[in-house]
Amino acid sequence: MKSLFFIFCIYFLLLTFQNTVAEEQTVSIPFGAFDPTFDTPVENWYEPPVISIQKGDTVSWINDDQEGHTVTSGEGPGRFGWMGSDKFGEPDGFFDSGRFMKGESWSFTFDEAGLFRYFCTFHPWMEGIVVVGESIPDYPHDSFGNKIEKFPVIDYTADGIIEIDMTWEPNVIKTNEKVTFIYQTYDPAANTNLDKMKYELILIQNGDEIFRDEGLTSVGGDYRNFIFEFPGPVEIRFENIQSWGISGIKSAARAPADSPSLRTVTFTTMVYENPDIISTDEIVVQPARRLELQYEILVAIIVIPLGLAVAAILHMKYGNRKID
Ligand SMILES: [Cu+2]
Repeated sequence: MKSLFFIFCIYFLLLTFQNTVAEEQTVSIPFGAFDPTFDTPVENWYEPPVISIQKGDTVSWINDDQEGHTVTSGEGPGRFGWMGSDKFGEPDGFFDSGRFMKGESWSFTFDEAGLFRYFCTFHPWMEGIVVVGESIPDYPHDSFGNKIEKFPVIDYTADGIIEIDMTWEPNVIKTNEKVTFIYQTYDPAANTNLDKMKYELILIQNGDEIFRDEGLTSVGGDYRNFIFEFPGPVEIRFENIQSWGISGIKSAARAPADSPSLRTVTFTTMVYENPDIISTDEIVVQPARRLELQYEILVAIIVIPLGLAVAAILHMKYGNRKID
């Protein structure tokens, strides 16, 4: 009995594992889809009407209606477009199920990324969309496709004076999901943290500057949170880097650069379409909260109560004696 249970567990583990590798998604053609006046609660003829998948995934359409339907790629005439005309949509030939009946299903595997519209050739009010995103690797890589073996990624300014150690979390970035860029700055000559390093952080995606913020490191580092709206390669670039240093650091890093281009450090990675979240209202930026601020909060919650406690103890110990 024990071994049977064991085999059962392995079986379920395998099932779970398979689900994470290749997904099969289903779209229902709900009862009543044949009737354009049928008043379904959501007025969807394919349910869900928009499905978001990854490259390589398979979608199965199940006919839960009482009549035959098709799943045909191309531009349908729209829910009201077909009325009063004989326009029945224009198939583009990418996929076509042909007619399949009540209780039957039809599947298609999408090996190309993109947005695919489809409709039913018999009932042109029936329309749906499949959004196919690039398959997401389970490892981080730069925008040239080179795997990032280890975090932090380390790079230097062209003049070799400043080192930036960069990490982002999560390591594989998806749209509509918060990513935190965490960076530490060093003076490689002195082998010390660079405190109070002034810089500008710029995010460039698909050739457009999508974010720019000035910063000043404290405690040798800083961070920014960001939510990407679109997929695509991204540059995380530091410009106009200048360290004022703290007493004790004697380095050329304290001086402004002769040429601003000498003080630029660029990291790159890829942002992927998030198949789990299609859109969110919270699109951009939660920046500029510094480690400094956290440090001050730490002071407020530890040092101040500690001071009060000491004062209270001293008061109890010595303050009462005066009454005696
Ligand atoms: Cu139909």
